Amino acid sequence: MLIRVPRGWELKAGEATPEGVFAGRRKLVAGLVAGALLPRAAWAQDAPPAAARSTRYTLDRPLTEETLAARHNVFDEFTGQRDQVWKLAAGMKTDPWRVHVGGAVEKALSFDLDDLVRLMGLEERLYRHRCVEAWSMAVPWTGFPLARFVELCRPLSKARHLRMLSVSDPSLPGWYATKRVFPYYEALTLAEAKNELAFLATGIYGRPLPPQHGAPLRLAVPWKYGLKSLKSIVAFQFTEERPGTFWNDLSPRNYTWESNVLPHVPHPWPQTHETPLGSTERRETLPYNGYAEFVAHLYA
Ligand SMILES: Nc1nc2c(c(=O)[nH]1)N[C@H]1C(S)=C(S)[C@@H](COP(=O)(O)O)O[C@H]1N2
Ligand SMILES: [Mo]
Repeated sequence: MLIRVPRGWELKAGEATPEGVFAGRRKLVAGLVAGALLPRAAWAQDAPPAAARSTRYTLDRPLTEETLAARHNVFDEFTGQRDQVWKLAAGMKTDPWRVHVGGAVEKALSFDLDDLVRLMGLEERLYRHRCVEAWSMAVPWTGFPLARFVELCRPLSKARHLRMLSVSDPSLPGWYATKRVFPYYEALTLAEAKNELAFLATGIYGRPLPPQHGAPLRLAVPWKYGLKSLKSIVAFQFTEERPGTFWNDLSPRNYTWESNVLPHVPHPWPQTHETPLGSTERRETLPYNGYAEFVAHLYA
């Protein structure tokens, strides 16, 4: 299927999504097909989910300009050059996309992402994002709470962690370019995964995620360094034992398992300040990236 989605930089940048903008994929066509085959009630149910903006999550700064966010990316499976990811990732095939669930669950499951989005519904949230490289951005994600997805997965009572896997495709140009062994993997405790802030994003700036941002499904855990928010997720595995995570396994000295944004905890390079993309500002980084009220209790 080929529906051309305009790239962010082809459109006027700056403004975030007006409320209610439709942000699904293939919904129009899926709806047409369903409408042809199903009775009217089913057709109505298949209407694209609207993504209203949540007012609960507020920013202390302007949104990053869309084009800037879309041209400075970390997605090492493509390249380590931040400003080249968008070009190399442009042709990534993300539709159809299946998401697999296994491990300590009542029953292993797999979903077509479009079906999953219909089940979950969509909302928009304005979140900050802080990379351990000390740049930051503030963006509107479209998606659904990870907690809602966890509930759908029916983890067993013994489950304590959620492990997640990124796309596995050795043909991606950066796959064998370094010593790193892909696929990229991450994990949260189940309590973190159920925290209201943990979010699975399918869109940004009111449109489906472009590949460089981790299409078609990526995590957003804004109280943690950006490296926890893995991209292009294909699998979720519930575990009892704490699973490894990509950067903590590679370099435990530089990256803790939790990787919470804690600016005053000594770190091999300073984390007390950040520079928002598109500015030259040296801005103070806040504990838990400004989300302490939501998450500090998890670590008390
Ligand atoms: N699969 C995968 N996910 C990833 C990464 C990566 O290299 N591969 N980089 C992480 C890092 S370090 C950051 S800061 C964010 C960047 O997200 P963005 O490019 O959408 O801003 O993605 C995270 N998710
Ligand atoms: Mo990062």
